[in-house]
Amino acid sequence: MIDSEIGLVYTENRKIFALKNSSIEVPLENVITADGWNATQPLLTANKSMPGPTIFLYENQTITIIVQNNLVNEPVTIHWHGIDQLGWPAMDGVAFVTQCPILPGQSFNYTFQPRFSGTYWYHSHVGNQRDMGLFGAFIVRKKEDVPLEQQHIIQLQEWNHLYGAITLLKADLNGANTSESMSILINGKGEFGDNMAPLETYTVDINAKDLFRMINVGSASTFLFSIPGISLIVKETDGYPFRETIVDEIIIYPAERYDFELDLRTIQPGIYNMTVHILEGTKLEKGGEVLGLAFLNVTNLQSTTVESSGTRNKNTTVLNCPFDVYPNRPYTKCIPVSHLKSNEESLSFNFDLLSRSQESSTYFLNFGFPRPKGYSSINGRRFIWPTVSALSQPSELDTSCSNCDSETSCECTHSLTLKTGSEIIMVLTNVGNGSFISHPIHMHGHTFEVLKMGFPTVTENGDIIQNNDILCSPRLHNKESQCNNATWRNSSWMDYRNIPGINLLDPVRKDTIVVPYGGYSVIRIWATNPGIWFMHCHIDGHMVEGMALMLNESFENINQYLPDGLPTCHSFTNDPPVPQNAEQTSGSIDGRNNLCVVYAQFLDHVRSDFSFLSCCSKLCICLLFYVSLQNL
Ligand SMILES: [Cu+2]
Repeated sequence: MIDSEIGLVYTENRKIFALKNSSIEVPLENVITADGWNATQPLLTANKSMPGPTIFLYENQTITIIVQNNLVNEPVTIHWHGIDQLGWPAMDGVAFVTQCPILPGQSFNYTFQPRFSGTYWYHSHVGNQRDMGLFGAFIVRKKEDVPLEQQHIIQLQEWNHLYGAITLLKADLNGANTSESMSILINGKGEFGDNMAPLETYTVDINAKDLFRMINVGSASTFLFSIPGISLIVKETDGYPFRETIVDEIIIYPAERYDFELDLRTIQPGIYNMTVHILEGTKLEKGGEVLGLAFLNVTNLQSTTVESSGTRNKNTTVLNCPFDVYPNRPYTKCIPVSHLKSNEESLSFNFDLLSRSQESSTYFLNFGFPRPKGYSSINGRRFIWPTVSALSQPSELDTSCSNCDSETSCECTHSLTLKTGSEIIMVLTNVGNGSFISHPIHMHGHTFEVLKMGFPTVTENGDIIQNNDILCSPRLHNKESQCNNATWRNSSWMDYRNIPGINLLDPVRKDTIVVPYGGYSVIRIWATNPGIWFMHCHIDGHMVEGMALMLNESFENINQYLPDGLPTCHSFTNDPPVPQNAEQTSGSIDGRNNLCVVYAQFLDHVRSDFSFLSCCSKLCICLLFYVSLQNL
């Protein structure tokens, strides 16, 4: 760890001190401590901090954020996660999907108007830059909101000592395993072993109703969050309110958000632990020794008497299980998100830019690593990124996936064309021979209704048996099939109103949902937001490998929503144009037969040799955000 002015620092007793003079305590704001590991590491950050600065604005405000790329060699884009960008399709920030990457020295003006209050976040959408530190919270407030001093942000991430801007690239190159979580950070702070590194402390008054906004900003891990002894009154997920639900623990997948208050009615003032565990495998077992820790200081400024309720119920209620029975955890009650009910406020929201039609389509999308190739893919299609900006250069795209079929994997720029105004039902499945782990699936450009989740069966021994509602293949058993062309086993369910247990009355809304191992999630949107919207697993490694596709939505209506002068970008192939009406025959009409073409592939290791060696005067590599608010 290093302070730009004081130099190297070390951690002791939750504080940091200058290495050259141990009597100098260094302010925490000046140093990114991560888990206090005794090494100095360049990170990729916004405004020199990890997490980056929290951006606050009010709903329906127009915000302009200038992202200035001050890196020397790396392109960036910034995605505003959870903002549906209704009518702002060019502001979604996905490299080669909604824009050209912002090259070193360039800037990009992101201007858009978030309509709904809630907890959102921003992060790089180039490769795995997010894991190198490039993310932060994005909070859209209501006009009559909880005062800011009573709002607290909890950003959870796993940490590996290779998660630096240089080390992670080298690890990628060498195929090193970076999936091991060495520690867990809360707002960028954690500890490694027992090194007593600084941790986050939240202070609340026992008589106030403080709001906690929790975000999983991590790379891949599923976290179990709790404050032992204190129940959580959960009110919102992914920016959308639902009927309050009181739980003891929350499972949070990458990119999800949960907003909650604390149930302090029976609590004594004092210091409580906030604990975060990593959940591993299909049964979500607590992993290893690694523990995320922060402190909750409950004060009682009014000194009123707190009544104790006496003994606590020994049952534990857990929100967001990917099954309805928790394997090997007796006395545990699971509440999957499909059991949450929207409240009246979120049912009144309008999500349409275009009018709805009577048409309806159903898509089955299977997420996994189908054998024999084992690609991260959707319906066996490993996503290949376009080399042009899909939104501004649609005619230059090749989205053909013709080499794929129901049992054959392929690599292509997978896209789904959604008919303007139509109702879209998606059955997101996680079955077949490539199903190994639950996937948190994120859709850009929309929030979706969660109509139903189908779970695997958990036996008394704690074994998990895959759900049988999905038919992967007319010939093969589900476990033998790639499941690229699934359907309902009961064909009458193709009319979704016939699906048992489907909630069309008050479904909860989300933008990121777990597709349970051995199960499925049924979601619904209307194709009323013209754009090209990315949809992908939010486990960074899976996305980078190709578990992604593009939703090509109402494209005939796109032009009026694109700003003038949106940049274009493409490869230069130096292929001369073929003259019209001039049939090419054998011979060398253009002399090309005499050309020797040498293909050189520039691989990641070339990049890692040259990148990241200079930027700001500080050690971190920085982007500059200039944030301005208009139209309050
Ligand atoms: Cu995944």
